Amino acid sequence: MHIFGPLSSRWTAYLGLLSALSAAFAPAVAVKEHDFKKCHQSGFCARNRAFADHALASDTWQSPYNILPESGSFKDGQYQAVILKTINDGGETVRLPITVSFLESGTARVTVDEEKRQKGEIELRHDSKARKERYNEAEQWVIVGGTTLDKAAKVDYEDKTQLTVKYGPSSKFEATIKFSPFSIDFKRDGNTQIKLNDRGLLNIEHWRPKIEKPEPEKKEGESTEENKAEETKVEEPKGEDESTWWEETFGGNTDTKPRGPESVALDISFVGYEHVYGIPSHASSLSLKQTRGGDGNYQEPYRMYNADVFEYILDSPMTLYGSIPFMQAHRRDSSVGVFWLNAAETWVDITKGKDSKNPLALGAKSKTSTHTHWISESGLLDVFVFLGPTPKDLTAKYGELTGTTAMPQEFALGYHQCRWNYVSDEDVRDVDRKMDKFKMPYDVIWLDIEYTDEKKYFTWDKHSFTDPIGTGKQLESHGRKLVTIIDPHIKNVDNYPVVAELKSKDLAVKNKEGSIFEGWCWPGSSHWIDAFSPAAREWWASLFKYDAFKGTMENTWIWNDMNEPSVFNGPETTMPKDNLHYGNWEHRDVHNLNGMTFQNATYHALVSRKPGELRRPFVLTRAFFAGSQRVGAMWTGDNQAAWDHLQASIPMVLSQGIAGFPFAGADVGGFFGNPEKELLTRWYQAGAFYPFFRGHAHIDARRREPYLAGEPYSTIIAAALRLRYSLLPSWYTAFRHAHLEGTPIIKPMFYTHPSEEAGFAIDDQFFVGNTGLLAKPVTEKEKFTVDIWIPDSEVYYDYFTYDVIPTAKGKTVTVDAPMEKIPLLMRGGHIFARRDIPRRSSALMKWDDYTLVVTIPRDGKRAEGDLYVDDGDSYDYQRGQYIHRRFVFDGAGKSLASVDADGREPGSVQEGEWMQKVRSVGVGKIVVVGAPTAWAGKKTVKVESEGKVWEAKLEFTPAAQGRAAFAVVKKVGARIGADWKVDFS
Ligand code: NBV
Repeated sequence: MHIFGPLSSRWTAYLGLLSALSAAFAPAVAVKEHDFKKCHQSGFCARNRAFADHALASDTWQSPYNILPESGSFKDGQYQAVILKTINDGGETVRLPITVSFLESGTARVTVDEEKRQKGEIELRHDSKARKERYNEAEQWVIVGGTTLDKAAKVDYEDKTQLTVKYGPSSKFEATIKFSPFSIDFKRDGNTQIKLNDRGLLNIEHWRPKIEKPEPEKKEGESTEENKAEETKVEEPKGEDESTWWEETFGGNTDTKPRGPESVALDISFVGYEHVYGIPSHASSLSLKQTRGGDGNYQEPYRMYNADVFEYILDSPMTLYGSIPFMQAHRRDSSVGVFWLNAAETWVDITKGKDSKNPLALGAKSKTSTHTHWISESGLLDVFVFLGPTPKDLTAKYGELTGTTAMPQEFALGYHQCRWNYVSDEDVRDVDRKMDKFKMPYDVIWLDIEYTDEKKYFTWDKHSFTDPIGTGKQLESHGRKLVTIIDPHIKNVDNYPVVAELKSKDLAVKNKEGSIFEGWCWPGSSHWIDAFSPAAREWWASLFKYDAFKGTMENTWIWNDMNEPSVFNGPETTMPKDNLHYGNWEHRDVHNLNGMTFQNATYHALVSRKPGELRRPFVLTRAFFAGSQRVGAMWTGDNQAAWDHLQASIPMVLSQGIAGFPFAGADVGGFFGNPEKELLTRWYQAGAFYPFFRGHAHIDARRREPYLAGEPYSTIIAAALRLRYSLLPSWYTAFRHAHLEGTPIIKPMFYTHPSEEAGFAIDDQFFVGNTGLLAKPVTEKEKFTVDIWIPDSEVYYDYFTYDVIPTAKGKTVTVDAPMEKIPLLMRGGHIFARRDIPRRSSALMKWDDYTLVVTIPRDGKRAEGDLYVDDGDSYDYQRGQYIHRRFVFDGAGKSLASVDADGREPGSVQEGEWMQKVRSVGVGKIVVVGAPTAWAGKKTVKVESEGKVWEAKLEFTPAAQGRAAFAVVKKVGARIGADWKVDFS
C-alpha cells in the first residue's frame, strides 16, 4: 500500500474502510453531514435566503430590477431588452441584457446576462486566469434541439409598462413581461400558470471591485455601527452580508473567488399547483417537500452540487451524485414546468401556500400554489418555461431540448452482476458458470477498480487477470458481456504512459494558478482528465482502441464512477471551485456538467474503438446532468443493505424518469452492508422493475451472488430474473418510446393518471411503459401483502394467477405478496409481448418466438399495445431495420390484428441481414386474459397473414373462483414482422 500525504478526515475514513477487512461490515455510520454544506455555510445560498427573508417580510419591498422600456424590441419570436438593476440607494444602475425567446415547440426561454462581465470590463483578483464572462457554454453541452424561434409569436399588447406576447400551439400561450419591477407571467388559455419574479427575489449579483475596508474591531457575528454605515454606503440591500463575497472557507479549504459574488437567483411560482416533481437526485419523495421548515418539511433547500456522498442519508434534500434542474408542477389535468440551465452549485427552496390575492383567477379547483426560489452560484440566468398541459408534453418538450434516452443495447436491459470486486479471471468465470448451473439468466458481469494494476486504468492486475480475453470469450460464448470500470482520476506515478501523456499533452484540469491540479483519490496522488477539452476527448478515445486497452474485446463495455468528480482531499470531496477547465472556465461554473463530459468522452471513445464498427455503446455513470440520458445509464450510488434504502430507491428511480433520464437503477441488495436473505430477495423482485437492473456490493460485504442465497431464496430470485427476461421485449419497447418521445420507462401515477389527485403523491407503485403492468414491489420486512391504489375503473388482473382484482377507482386493494410473489397487476385493455422460454442471456433469446398477452378491458371493446424489435446492438434501426408492430384487439369484430405501427407498407424497407434473419421469428402464443365466455366451445381460430389462411388451436379455460376466464391460442404461426389477423368469431 502507498504512503499518502497529509490526510483529510474523509480520506482517513476511506482508508479505514479499506482496511476494515471484517466481512461483517455493519452500515452503522451515516453520511457525515458536516462534510457537506448546509445553505448557511454556502455564502451565496445564505445571502439569497437572507435576501428572500428580507423581501418577503417587508410590505413595501420592491424588486430593484426594471426593464428600460426604450431598450426593448421584439423580432422573429424574440424579445430583447436591458434590465436595469438599481444599486447604491438608487445612485447607480447595472445593465443586464435580457432575451426572451419564444420557441416553435411552445417553450419559452428567458436568458439574463450582465453587460460588464459579458464585455470583460471587470478585474479579477489574485491575478486569476479565469474567464471574465458569466459561463455561457452550458447550452453547448446540454441543448441539442428545439430552439427554433417561433416566428408566429406576436406582440398582442404593448404599452409603456408591459408587453404581452402570444405564442405556442394555436397561440394558446401568453407571456406578459412587466417592466417595473421586472416580472413575467405565463398564461395558458388565459390562466396564469407560472410567474417569474412575482415575489421579487430576482437577484443577480453584479460585478463590483473589492473595496478594502479596515477590519472592524468586533467579535464575529456582531456588527459595529461604523461597519453598518460602511455597508450601507457600498451596497444594497441594507444589511447584506459581505463576509462571503471575496473568499470562503469550508472544511479547511479556501475558495479564492477571483470574480467576487456572482450568484443568480429567481423566484418561480406555480400558480394553483400543489405538487412539484423532479430536480433529481435526492433521497426523497417523488412529490417534493417544502424546504422552509414546518411539520414534515425540510429546513434546507434541495441542493444540486454533484458529490460523492458517502453513505447517504434518506429523506433529505442534500445533494447526491447527479443533478437535473428540471421541475414539473402538477395539478388536476394540468402540468407545467421549468428547466433551469445552470451547471453551478444550485439550491432550490420550495414553499406552498394558499393563494389569497385572487383565488377566482385560479379557477374553482385550485387552492394552493407552489413557490420556488432557485439560487445558483454563478453563470447566466437561463430558464426554460413549459406550459404543458400534460405530464407527457412536459417530458416530450424537455426531451426535444436536451435529447432523449439513447436507444440502449438490448443486453443492457438484462441483469448485471457486479461486486467490488471479482478478484480474478477465474472468479469471473466461476460466477459465470454458477449462474448457469443455477439457471439464473444474466447478461453482464462487472469488474470494479481492483482489476487494474494498482488503480492504473487501462491496465490489468498482472497476477489475477492474466487472461481477460479468455474470460471475455467464455462470456461471449453465451452472448454475455464484461463491463470494466474506468474512473477520471489518473494515477500520478512514474512509468504509467497514460499519466505521462495526460501531462505532456496538457489535457488535465488545472489549479487556480494554471498548473496541473493534483489531488487524492483511489490511486493516491492523481490528476484529472479535463473532458471539457476537445483534445482531451480525442486523446481519451485513443485509449479505448482494442490495441491500446489490451485485454478488451467487442463485448467489453465501460463504467464511469467518481466523476462528480470525487477528490478525497478536496472541499466537499470534490474539486476546488477555483480550479480551471478548458477555456479557463472556473470549476464553479461547470461543476455539475463535469460528470456528463466524462461519460460523453467515454461514449464517443467506444463508438470509435475500431473503424467501421458501429455499435451502441454502454456506459454507466454515477455523476450526471441534463443531457446525460443521451449517453448511457445511471445508478443511485452507494446505498445501504437496509429496507429503508430499498424503499427509497423507487421514488428515486421514478424521479429520474420524469426528469428525462429514465435508464436508472439502484444497487440491488444495497452497496454497504450485508442484506438478510429476505431483503436481498425482495430487492431482486423490485430490481427486476428498475430500468437498469444490477446487483452490486461493497468490497467488505459478504459474497451474495444470487445462487448463494440458498433455498427458497435462490429459486425465488431466479424467478424474478426470469420474469425480467421474459418481459424484455416490453422493456425494450418502453425504451423505444423513451428514445423517441422522452417518456419515462416506469411511470408514476400522476404521469399516467393526471386527473386523479389522490395519486399525485404516490411514489411506491408504477406502470411499466405502456404495457398496463402495474407493479408495487414489497419493500418492508415480513410484509406479505401490499395495498395497491387503483387509479381508474378499468379491470385489473393478477399477472400470475389471472385473478380479477376486486377494485374500484380511487380505492386501495390489498394484494397477497407471499415471499415468492411480486405484486404485479395487468390493467385491462392492453397487449404486451413476452418471450416465455427461459434462457441464459438476452442474446440467446434473440430468435425465440413471442407470446402476446391480451388483457380484455371491462367493457370488452378494445385492447391495444405495441412491440418494438431491432438487432439490439447496431445503429441500423436508424435506417429502418426494425420491426414496430401495433396490436389491436377488437371486441366487436372479434379479432386481433397486427399492423405496422409506423404505417410502413410491407416490402417498403430493404431488408438487411438482421431483418432477413428475424423472418424466422414468429408469434408463438397468444394469451387472452378475461376471454369472453362466448369462446367457451371454441377449439380453433382462423389466422390470416401474407395471403394465407390457416387454423390454430384455441384452449379456453372458464372463469373460476375469482379467476378470469382465459384463452390460449397455440402455435399461431404468423411472422412477428408481418401483418396478420386472428379471427375469434
Ligand atoms: O469503485 C469502488 C466503488 C464502487 O464499487 C461503487 O459502486 C461506487 O459508487 N466506488 C464508488 C468507490 C468508493 C466506494 C466507497
